[in-house]
Amino acid sequence: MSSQYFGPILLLLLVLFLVTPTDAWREKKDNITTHFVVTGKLHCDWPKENEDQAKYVKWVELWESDSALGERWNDDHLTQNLTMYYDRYPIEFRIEAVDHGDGFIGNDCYELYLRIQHNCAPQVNIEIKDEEITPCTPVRDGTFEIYKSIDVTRIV
Ligand SMILES: [Ca+2]
Ligand SMILES: [Ca+2]
Repeated sequence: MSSQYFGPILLLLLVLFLVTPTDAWREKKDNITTHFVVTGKLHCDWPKENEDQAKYVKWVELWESDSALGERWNDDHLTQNLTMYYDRYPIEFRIEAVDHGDGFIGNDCYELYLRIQHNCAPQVNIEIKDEEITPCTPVRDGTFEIYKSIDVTRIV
């Protein structure tokens, strides 16, 4: 082989190497559709002094962990719809979400957790609480209904 082809061939091999895992990952993502319906109650022990504190939870998000414990850089914020029930006490929520497999470096488990923005604290502070809800929900087609009751009270 003449040396003038060496560069382009090396480049082609590099491109193949980079593209193949991504395609494999995409195919895996497309093969599975898992629905999650997560409902729950969000308790708060602090008395409410104003309207802001009466709605002590602003939002809830369902996430799927792909990072080491305590880190979030690679986690998936799932496609989802949130409904908050502010007319109930404690406040209730409902999330309908979907995921398509655990990703390229998966372990056949969805590690689900909730992110909750609230101000259930002595002063009106914005807090974000991460709460694991399932250590391993199997990666498969279907719908999982999960209930979780969470106390968001921040002790000073
Ligand atoms: Ca995961
Ligand atoms: Ca994932």
